[in-house]
Amino acid sequence: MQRRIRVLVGKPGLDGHDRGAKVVAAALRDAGMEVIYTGLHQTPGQIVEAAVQEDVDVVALSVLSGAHMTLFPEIQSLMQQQGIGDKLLTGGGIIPGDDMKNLFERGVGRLFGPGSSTVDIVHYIREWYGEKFGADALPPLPPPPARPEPVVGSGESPKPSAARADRHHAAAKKPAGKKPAKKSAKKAAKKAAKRAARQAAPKKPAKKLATKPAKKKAAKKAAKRPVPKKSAKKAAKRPAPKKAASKPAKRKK
Ligand code: B12
Repeated sequence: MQRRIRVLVGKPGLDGHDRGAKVVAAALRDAGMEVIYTGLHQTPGQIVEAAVQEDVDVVALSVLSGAHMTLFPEIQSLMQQQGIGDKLLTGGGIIPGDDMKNLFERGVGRLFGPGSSTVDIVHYIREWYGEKFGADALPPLPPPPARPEPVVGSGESPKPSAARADRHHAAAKKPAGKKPAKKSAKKAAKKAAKRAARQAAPKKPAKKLATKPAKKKAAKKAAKRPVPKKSAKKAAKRPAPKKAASKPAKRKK
């Protein structure tokens, strides 16, 4: 008879790294398994107790504290004492390869280190279950969860649209910040034509030369202009400058 695989994800000890445990728990749930997560800071006794109460098939531990060589054997021993030694004990975290090998030789299942694929973890648990209960007992994998399109603006519900997706992909193909090659080639040709036309045309005299004669003309005009009457009368009233002042003073004998 087919039924969902039941997994207890445990976080033993003072280890506060729960990201990996949550990532794995979510992946197992998405693969159709029933997942119970203990939360942080559980003792080995609490974890095994929960496994018995929840009647799980798999006890899966996440250990990043470095205490795996103590925690795995302790939980394994408690499982045997509680009559659930036939269940799968697996897990992952920061566990050196040699320690993984050592624990495996002691009867612990496969362990997964950083960067492990959740697909591999799902596959491993399903494989173990299939071997234990037979391939017929293995429930089919559910389709991967659909990813809704990001919501644009408030109150708008995500709508999957083929046209939108195509536009998105077309935009992704363009190199960021660069314009299409066709347009830039046209622009370059126009610029070159303008430059050639400028070079071919006769050169106009420089602006400076054009302004100089105009200044001279203005000066000549000013010289020819008659002096206004008022200023002429004033000039006549003004006393003439003393000529003697300009002569050198007579030396005293
Ligand atoms: C993020 C991080 C933190 C975060 C944790 C945030 C959180 N809520 O998880 C914070 C900043 C809080 C933190 C604190 C500390 N950290 Co830290 N931290 C890391 C770091 C950089 C990444 C861990 C992570 O989240 N990875 C992403 C997840 C998705 O990957 P993962 O956990 O490895 O899980 C994968 C596998 O391991 C496996 N897996 C894990 N769990 C399970 C469970 C099951 C059932 C299965 C099947 C598989 C599985 O599958 C997962 C998917 O691939 C690692 C370094 C590293 N590169 O791993 C150090 C690291 C784990 N931290 C370390 C240390 C020392 C600490 C501190 C003690 C530092 C300090 N002196 O304060 C504290 C301890 C805090 C505490 N209370 O425990 C050390 C541990 C050394 C050791 N064990 O030998 C590491 C390795 C860094 C290092 N190189 O020294 N840390």
